Amino acid sequence: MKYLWLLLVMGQATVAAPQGSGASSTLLAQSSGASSTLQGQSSGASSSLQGQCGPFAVSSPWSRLAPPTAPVLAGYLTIANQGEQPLVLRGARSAAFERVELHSMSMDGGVMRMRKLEQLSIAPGARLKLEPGANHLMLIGPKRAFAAGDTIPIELELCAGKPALRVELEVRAD
Ligand SMILES: [Cu+2]
Repeated sequence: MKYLWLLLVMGQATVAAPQGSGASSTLLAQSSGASSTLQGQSSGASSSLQGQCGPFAVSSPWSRLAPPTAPVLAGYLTIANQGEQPLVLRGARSAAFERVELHSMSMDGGVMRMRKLEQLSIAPGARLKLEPGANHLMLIGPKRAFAAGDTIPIELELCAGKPALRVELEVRAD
């Protein structure tokens, strides 16, 4: 039953995918502003992350509104690697969920399949997009229900040996 629900969630997600090209131009426009939305971490974080990790910018963090009883939600965001070293997203967690996994999604003979990923690498100058119909954060076992306009706190493991990066996903109905 759980799996069926996952497919439904992902099915809805795919419908929204055609925004693709439009979305990337939005992200370009947002990238500089986006770092400032990472409360208190923008310039300070970038400078302290030099060397091993960074600089980078996280933009458009959101989650699709789901029924209150949904066993999983999906989280989306974009990470732009603005540095000269590869950046690796090693995992994520949230105080509001039992666990968070990195997932890929692909079509296999007309069936959508999700697969757990151990990590995702972002080449220098590249952008990792977690978006509907593609790689995403799987938010498993919500500890409360979320309404449109709520935010979901997430911590991303982006830099080995550094504190996790805090991001808030905005819950949206679209
Ligand atoms: Cu998933």
